[in-house]
Amino acid sequence: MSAATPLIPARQKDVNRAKVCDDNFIEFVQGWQGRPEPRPAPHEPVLEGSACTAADFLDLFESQLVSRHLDLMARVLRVQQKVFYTIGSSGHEGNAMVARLTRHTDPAFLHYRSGGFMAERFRKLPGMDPVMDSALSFAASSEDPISGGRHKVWGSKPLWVLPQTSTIASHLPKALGTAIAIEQARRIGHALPIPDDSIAICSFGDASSNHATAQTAFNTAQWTAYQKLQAPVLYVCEDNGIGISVKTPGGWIANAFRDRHGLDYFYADGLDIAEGYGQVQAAVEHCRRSRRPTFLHLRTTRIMGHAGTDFEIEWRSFEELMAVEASDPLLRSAQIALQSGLMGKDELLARYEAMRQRCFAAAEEADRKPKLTDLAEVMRPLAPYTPDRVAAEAARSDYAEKRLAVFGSEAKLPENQPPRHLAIQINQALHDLFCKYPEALLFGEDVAQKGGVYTVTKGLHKAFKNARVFNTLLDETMILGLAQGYANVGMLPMPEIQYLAYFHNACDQIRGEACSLQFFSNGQFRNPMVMRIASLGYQRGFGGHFHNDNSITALRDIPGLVVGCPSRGDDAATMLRTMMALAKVDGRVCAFLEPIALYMTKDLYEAGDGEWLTAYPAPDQAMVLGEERVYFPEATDLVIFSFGNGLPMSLRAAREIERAQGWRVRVVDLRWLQPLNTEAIARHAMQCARILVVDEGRRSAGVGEGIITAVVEAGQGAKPLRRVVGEDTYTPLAGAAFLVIPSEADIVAMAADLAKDR
Ligand SMILES: Cc1ncc(C[n+]2csc(CCOP(=O)(O)OP(=O)(O)O)c2C)c(N)n1
Ligand SMILES: [Mg+2]
Repeated sequence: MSAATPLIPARQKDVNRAKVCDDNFIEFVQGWQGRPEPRPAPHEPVLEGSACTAADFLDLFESQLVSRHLDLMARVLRVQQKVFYTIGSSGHEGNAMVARLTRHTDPAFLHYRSGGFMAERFRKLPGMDPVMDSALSFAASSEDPISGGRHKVWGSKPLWVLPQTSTIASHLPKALGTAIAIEQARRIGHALPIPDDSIAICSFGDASSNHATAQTAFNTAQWTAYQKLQAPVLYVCEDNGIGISVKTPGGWIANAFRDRHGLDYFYADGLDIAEGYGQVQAAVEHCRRSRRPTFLHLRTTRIMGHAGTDFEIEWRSFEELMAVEASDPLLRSAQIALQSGLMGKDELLARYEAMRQRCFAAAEEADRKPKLTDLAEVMRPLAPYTPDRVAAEAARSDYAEKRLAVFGSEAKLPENQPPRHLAIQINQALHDLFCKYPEALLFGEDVAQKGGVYTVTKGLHKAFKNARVFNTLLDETMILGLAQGYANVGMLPMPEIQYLAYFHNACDQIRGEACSLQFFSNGQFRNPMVMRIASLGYQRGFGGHFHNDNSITALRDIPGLVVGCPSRGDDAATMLRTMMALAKVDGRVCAFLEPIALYMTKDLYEAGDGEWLTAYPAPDQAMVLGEERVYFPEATDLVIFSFGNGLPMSLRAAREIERAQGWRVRVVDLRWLQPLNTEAIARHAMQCARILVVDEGRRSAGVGEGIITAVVEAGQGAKPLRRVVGEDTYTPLAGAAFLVIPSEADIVAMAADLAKDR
């Protein structure tokens, strides 16, 4: 059934299309000439042949009105500075059907045009008010129940709607991850916080479906289904035929998705509840029953422009605009209400106006509510840290029996073994953490049977089996999307990124998504994880840039992310324990950078000295977030701040410097690169006469800049001060690699330069 044709009044060239749509609705109802059919009973089809009952329809229509009047209200109150967001849901209100046909415990990752969905989902729990909650979000009030005034987002903790960012398509991987996690929980014996037959719902626009991040999620969904693994995700493509001002070619979505193996395609008319309800129902039931990735192509339209700032009359013809406005699903719903005899014209208009009043009243009330006025309050949920609980959790070692079973015997426990190198100690620590956390999962490229390209994860797959240690497909975006999905249902994911260079193409999954969840949900949702990344240079010229990447900057400026980089095996073990505790206790997202070149390093000063081997720390030992390791703390002539590969180089250079300059040299391994321990940097800088920073990362925006800033801000900038840093370039292959990264000789030479300062 097609939507009704609205009246086309003389005001057709009105600049204010929101008002035009509003007037269209009223005039359509007033001008309706049809004859009502006998009023259906609540359980009867709203119109003959419809899967939607009269009772369904009445609720859905009300949800549509909630959504529409929130949009109209936002357009009016924006100019009064009472509302700060005008991207609306008008034309998409049919998505309320998806909410009605799913459960409030089905995790939902929503498109920004989900006003109808939200209003309908609010019905699922008693005592909730979609209008007031939304109004508080529109007004950016600190009482906004989902984000606490940090963003206008669709979200609700009790309704399992996780708030999404404005980055289109970025939520598709984690929605799939959540669906996979729902199924995997059973295999690892993890108790889900939602029913076992839940599905993950993820909506997005037609233009967004072309995005690489969307395509990787579809591909992975298909790959998963192809392997006969279950992934009950319901992808809802809300096809309004346009993305801001760029039209999607007619038929493109159907053409692109109808015949994809492993992604089961359904179509529904989102402009017509009587028609679309049964179609949506078929898709939802298929997804829940078959546990297969399902693609619901939902026809929508976009009226009132992309946002309040989008004056479509400036770039679209009136004829086209009016044709779009004629497809308004609310006109069709009004027609159904009148035709079915469920409402007369007066009652319908009275409901319409009553909803307008309710939305305006809520918005005015929301405007009087408090806003965020305090920086500490803005940042409170971003990076929670409860040191005592984290320390207790990191040192918790109540899993002795499991350890014995995994390592074989008391004698074989790693702490009873001779000192070993970094790769081995990381490996042992991972085994321990897998004993400690039955909900921990490790996954990435080549991590399972092979144990990773550097065999750091060797043996884990054998010990903990497929359900907990597994290879993913070759896609970093999806690896990190999966991690968020597992975390969303309470697991502790440890995704591995094979090389730092390959983190960058998936960076948004951490920058835009994982690290923002606690912030935009006011701490109500969390996706804890410890991401391990093989990192940094010094691989004797082998591998070139992409295996020697040293851009730590890309990680360090991600709000809330914890970044650590151990330089020796014992530190790696205790840092990993602390990161897992940070994830478990405070929901933190952590990046653990493993210096590839130090994986196998055994010696420090001379071949065979074994000085870079370390004893394995017993499981009750951990590290405090930010805590530095100090070599030669009594030395005060020079302090060298470093980390990673810079550490053993600095220790060797320190001997040379002592010889050449006669200085006693203190070497500080910062270990934690974000947040930087500025207090420790200040303390050592104050205690020492000269300061040298050895930073293998890049000159611009690298860790070194942060260290120098901390020194200067501590009032120590007048002391002799230098940096030895990597250059702002890609790392070349072979011997040329050593031209761009710091060397021991550079450190010694820079110390000589320092000696020139008085
Ligand atoms: C990654 C990314 N690129 C660009 C944008 C800017 N942007 C916001 S919405 C949009 C169009 C989206 O169109 P569609 O997916 O069809 O959704 P619709 O707005 O039509 O519902 C664009 C380009 C963005 N938010 N995210
Ligand atoms: Mg669109």
